Amino acid sequence: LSYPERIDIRNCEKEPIHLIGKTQAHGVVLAVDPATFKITQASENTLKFFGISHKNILGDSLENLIGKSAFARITSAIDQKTGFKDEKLKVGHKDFIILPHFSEEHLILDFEDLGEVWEPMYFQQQLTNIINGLDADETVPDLCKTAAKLMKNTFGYDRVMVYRFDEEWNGEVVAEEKEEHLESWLGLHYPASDIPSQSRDLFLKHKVRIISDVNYEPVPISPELSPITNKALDLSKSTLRGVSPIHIEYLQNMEVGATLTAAIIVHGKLWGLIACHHYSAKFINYFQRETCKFLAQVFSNNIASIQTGIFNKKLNENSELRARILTDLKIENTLVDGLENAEIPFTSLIESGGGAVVFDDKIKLFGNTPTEAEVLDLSNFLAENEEVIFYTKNLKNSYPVAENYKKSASGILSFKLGRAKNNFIIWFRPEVAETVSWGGNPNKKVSYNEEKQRLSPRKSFKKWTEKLDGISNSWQDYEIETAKAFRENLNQFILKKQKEEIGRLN
Ligand code: BLA
Repeated sequence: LSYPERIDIRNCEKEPIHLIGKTQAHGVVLAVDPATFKITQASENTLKFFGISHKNILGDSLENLIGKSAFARITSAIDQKTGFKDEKLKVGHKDFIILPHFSEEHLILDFEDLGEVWEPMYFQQQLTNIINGLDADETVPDLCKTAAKLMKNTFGYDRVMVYRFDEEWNGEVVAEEKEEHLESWLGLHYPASDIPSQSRDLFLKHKVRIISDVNYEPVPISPELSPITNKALDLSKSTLRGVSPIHIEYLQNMEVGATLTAAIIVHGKLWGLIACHHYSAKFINYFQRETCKFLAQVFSNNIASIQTGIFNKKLNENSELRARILTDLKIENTLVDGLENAEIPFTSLIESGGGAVVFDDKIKLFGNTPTEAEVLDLSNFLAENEEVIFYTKNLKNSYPVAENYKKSASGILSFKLGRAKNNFIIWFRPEVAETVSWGGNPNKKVSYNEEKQRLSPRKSFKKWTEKLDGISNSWQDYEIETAKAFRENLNQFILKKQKEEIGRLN
């Protein structure tokens, strides 16, 4: 792509980071043909780790390199489809752990320094410590604090952050444990483009990753293209996959020397990351990373269980309220009159400033709302929408006229009623005056770097504050569920009335 297209921020998402063709420097990657067990590709650092140049390894058999017994265990795992176990072994004089996996038509083996192997007793104590620590908390913020503390104590990174994604994949540091001399980043926000979608997808699949030395020299894989597929090797699952040069530059701009990142996955979705920074190079071995994976898993499960608890409690409370509103809806009333005369206004079902019923060309407003004419126009806009339920915390974004009444309706939650196109229940939420602090100006997230002839991430991560305008509080999942249930209820009421009417006509 030529220059103007290249700085388009959307290109970030297209960088094929799994086909990077390079590895990190803290281990060796070999690709093997599973039909012959001959080594087809190798990272160009085998001399340093094995004492054999990569040129002398290519074409050789895996068995020669790792010995009969390790080879037999790997091949029998393939034959019996049991899944691989990690393999501890010596090559030359060094202790390694081998992490095998399949990638397309290759068997890939990651060789890493074995590092310190803990006594099983110590390992178990550590896991117990993690479970007990995380099980003690009853709210998500407390849980995040504990997780950050446990991570810091267990792995010793200089800064540990719990980073939470919002609906648009921007993120916020919601908990932090750090060395005292470091400036705090707690509460800072970062734009979605800092962690593009392909990177988030890899975390969803592989969960934990280290960058052991931000200032490393990337190690090429040789030959560049696989002799089996004629393509670059897919390194998605390799623990040694090289790092996007843009992300490296980003970390260098932050003056970070090493990272450990773990996925927080709640109900199958990436909820956030545990992001750890060290200000010099730092490697943690496979067993430590497994502990980290365990910690992130327990943390994730506990978030899910707290959230499910809140969801159920809110839904129960709301279902009682709904039942009371429905008993007030009398068949001799129109829907609009019925909702108007109900002892409990429907707007109290969902936290809001006001609401509207638009039904059969009648409009009834409740509480703090735009004018009748404005609501009528809004309902015409909503009628164009395919979705039955529509909600936003930033209405003016999709419907610019809403700028005029952001004090009452910065956000709306609405649903279509019955079969007609133009019947709605709407809840309104006012603007919340909010200032967001960003880690660096998010509008300057990239610049063209003349020297490197490509885009570069922003240089400054200094706090940059922005006043938000025309944005309401977010609609919660239990509120959307409540709206869906209320819609069912009202549709049944409408149906019953229609039947009644048909009965009378006959
Ligand atoms: C990756 N960016 C990441 C990752 C994090 C961040 C956590 C995954 C890290 C990892 O694999 O170890 C961002 N890190 C943060 C943020 C904080 C932090 C927000 O500590 C806040 C405290 N990055 C950019 C821009 C682009 C970009 C402009 O800023 C693209 C033009 C790309 N980020 C980018 C890419 C990756 C990444 C491509 C994946 C790196 C890889 O796995 O090779």
